[in-house]
Amino acid sequence: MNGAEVIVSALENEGVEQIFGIPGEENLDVVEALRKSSIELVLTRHEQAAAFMAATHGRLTGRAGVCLATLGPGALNLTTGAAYALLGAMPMVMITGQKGILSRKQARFQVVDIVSTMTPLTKMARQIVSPATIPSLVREAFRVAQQERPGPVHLELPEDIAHEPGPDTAPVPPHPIDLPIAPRAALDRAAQLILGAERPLIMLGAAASRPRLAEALSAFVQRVQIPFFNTQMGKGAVTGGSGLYMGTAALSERDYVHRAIDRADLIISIGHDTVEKPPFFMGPDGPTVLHVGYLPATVEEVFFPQAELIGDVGPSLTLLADRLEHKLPRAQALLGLRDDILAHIADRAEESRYPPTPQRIVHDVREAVPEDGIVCLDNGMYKIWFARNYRTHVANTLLLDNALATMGAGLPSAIMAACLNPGRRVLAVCGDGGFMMNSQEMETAVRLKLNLVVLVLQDNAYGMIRWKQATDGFPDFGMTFGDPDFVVYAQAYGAKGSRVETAEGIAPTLQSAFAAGGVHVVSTPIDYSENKRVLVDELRANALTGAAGVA
Ligand SMILES: Cc1ncc(C[n+]2csc(CCOP(=O)(O)OP(=O)(O)O)c2C)c(N)n1
Ligand SMILES: [Mg+2]
Repeated sequence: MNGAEVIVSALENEGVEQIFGIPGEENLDVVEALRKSSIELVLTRHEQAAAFMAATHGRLTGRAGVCLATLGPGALNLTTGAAYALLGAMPMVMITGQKGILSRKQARFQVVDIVSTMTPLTKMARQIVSPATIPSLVREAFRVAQQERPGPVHLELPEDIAHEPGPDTAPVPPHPIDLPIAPRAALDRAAQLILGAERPLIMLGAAASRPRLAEALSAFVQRVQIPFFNTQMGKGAVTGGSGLYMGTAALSERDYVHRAIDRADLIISIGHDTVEKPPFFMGPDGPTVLHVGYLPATVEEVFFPQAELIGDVGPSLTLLADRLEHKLPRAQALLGLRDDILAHIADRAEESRYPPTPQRIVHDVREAVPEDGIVCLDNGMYKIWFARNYRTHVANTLLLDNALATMGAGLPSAIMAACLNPGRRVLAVCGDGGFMMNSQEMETAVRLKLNLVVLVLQDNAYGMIRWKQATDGFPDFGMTFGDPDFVVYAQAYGAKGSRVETAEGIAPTLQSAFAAGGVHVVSTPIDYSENKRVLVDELRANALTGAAGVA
């Protein structure tokens, strides 16, 4: 076996079924080994998209997704995806080529120090220097990528090591690992804190969305009956439990959900990761925060929990619920605020104005997407609206990135979600800016024969920055652009395209796009004047009245 065959058999050993990427000549031995393997090589049209797809595989399954690129330019195109997986805690293994390291027949042509480039963007970055070390390195790469806190790992396989015959070493078999559960003393202490709380509130953060946690977390919320809110990336962590949902902290303060947050005396923060924009600011007079996590909380200026429950979150929460169930007469002290908060959020969601408002679009997307359908957002102004207004009922059904918050990941992440869930409806929601950053992957989606709808929101602008520019008092300058005709653009890829012509047309257009199957782009204009009316003026007024109402 040569180095390439050893690495491919080690990947098979890890259960890898697909590898996403773009090979270069330095990867040709790997490509040949893949041809003879059980693994499918999925070509993308840009390495960045391959990394977004592999990271999303890790995010949705807990098993590292794998991407492949050549040396230099190809590897450099993976860097944004590496940062996306690192900040977003998504397990991923990146494999890149390199010129030979035993001799230098091409001098320094295309040679960039990728291991150094990847070091600050990964949990581990290594060059492979001999076929004999590959089985253990690959096992180590998957272990590191998948263990808490998950993230990306980089392996560089130089072309001569890939080509070199090595000993027929067997892969290292993975084994199940059970993480330690929070110790009894810590569980008792956490239970005491919660039993003594007057107005408890649960917050679900990014790590609450780990796929293996969904069941235990949902059961915990149901058993203790304490109302919850979530961060943007904690959205959709709980299946069911909608009767206890108080809202999403898409902004750090002043939003309606902060009426509950500001009144809580204890926040049970499950899986908060401070890579996210703060869901609220801790201060000297704020509530007590109990951090429940796989790892201790990171201490920040705005987040410094006073108590912690550390250990495998699912089983630890089960033991915590055993101590709390039926013993919390004040569990729902804050629930009375719920109707008012949600009514404000739902305000004007059915307006017929055209171009439609963000609220109307979110409302109608919810109508067209079944409870288990998956919505994948790119980054733009609408992310705040979806985070605030979109209701989730099933875990991991709204994928958004509030960590690197990069544009361009919406379509690739939806492609991955569609690959993994062929029986479910998958919708990418992108701005006209973010969509164009990786729209070439329409070809990949069509080639893979996916069922996928892409909703493109047109304001002919980098709307979010334009909004920030206006709210910061700058003149309107430099943020607008022209768009292609998205219907014709979709057709050029062999996909289908439709345009929303009235506010009433949003839901039916999406419905028929889903019903038609295949890849379908739906474009709609969007009226962003609501950004200022609601997110600035209305919330400023709410902050005043809300503050006045605090006892
Ligand atoms: C790769 C990248 N470049 C720039 C930014 C900064 N940025 C954040 S949102 C945004 C505008 C997004 O425009 P669009 O996709 O059209 O969405 P809109 O806000 O207009 O709805 C920009 C430029 C970013 N987050 N990521
Ligand atoms: Mg835009």
